Amino acid sequence: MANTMVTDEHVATFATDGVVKIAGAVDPSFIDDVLGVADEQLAEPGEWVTDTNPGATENRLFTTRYLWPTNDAVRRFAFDSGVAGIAGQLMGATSTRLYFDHLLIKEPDTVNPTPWHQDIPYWPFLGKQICSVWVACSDATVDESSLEFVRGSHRWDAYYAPEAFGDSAKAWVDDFDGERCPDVEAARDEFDIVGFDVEAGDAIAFSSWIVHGARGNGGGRRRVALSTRWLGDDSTWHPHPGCDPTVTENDTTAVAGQYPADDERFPIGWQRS
Ligand SMILES: O=C(O)CCC(=O)C(=O)O
Repeated sequence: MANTMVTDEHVATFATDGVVKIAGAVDPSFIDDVLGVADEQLAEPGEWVTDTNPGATENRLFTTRYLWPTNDAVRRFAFDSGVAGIAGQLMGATSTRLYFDHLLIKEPDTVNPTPWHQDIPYWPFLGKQICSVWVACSDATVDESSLEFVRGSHRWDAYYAPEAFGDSAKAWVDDFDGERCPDVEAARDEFDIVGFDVEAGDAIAFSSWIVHGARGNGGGRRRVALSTRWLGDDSTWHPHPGCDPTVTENDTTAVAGQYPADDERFPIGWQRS
C-alpha cells in the first residue's frame, strides 16, 4: 500500500539531498510503545547494547538493536507503522526488507556527540537503495541531539571506515581497513550541513551513504529515537571485516554479491502494489 505521507517533493528531496524529514509520519500509539521499550531496555538491556555510561541518568548514549525478532512492540513498529513503505517509496523500490531496528537513547547533558559517519560501511550490504527511517520518539532540537547531515554526501562515491559509538563497539570497527570520514565538526563551514528539529512521530529518512551525526544532548530531556534500516531492490549481501557482527554469514541464507532473499532474517516490510 502507498504511504500517503510521502509526497513527490519528499521523493525528489531524498534523491537530491540524501535525506528528508516527514513530519508526523508515525502515529502516537507506536511512539508510546517505543518509549515503554526504552524504559525496559535501560532496566534490562538486550544482547546488542552499546552504553557509554551504564546506570547514569545523564551524560549517556545507550543504543540497542535487533529487538524485532523477540520484541512485539518493535516488530509492530517495523511492520505496521508505515516506516517500511516510507523507505520503499523514497528509494523508488518495489519492495523493502528489514535489515534491523536500532533504538538510540541520549540522556540529558550528554557531552559526547554521535560522530560524523556513513552507515553503509558498518553493514554487510552494498547497494544504493539502502536507507534508514529514524523516528523521533521525543521532541528534540538539533542542540538536543536531533540529527545533522552533509547534504548530498550520499553522492560522493565514498566508503569511509566506521567510527566507534562507544568502547564496546570499538573492537569490530577497528578491523576495517579504509579512509576515515572527514572531520566535519572541525570544518563545519566547508560543508553544506542540514539539521532537523523534530517532534515525537516525525521521521527523518536518509540514505545509508550520507554523512551524518548528532551533537551531544545539551537539553534537560531524554532523546529517544527508533531507527529502522531498509533494503531495496539493488541491495546485495556483502560481509566484510569490521562490519556489524549481529548478522554474520552463519546466520543467513544470503549469498555474497546477491540480493538477500532471506525471508526469515530480512523479512519483507513493504511491497509496491
Ligand atoms: O541517533 C543518533 O544519535 C545517531 C543515529 C544514527 O547515526 C543512525 O540512525 O544512523
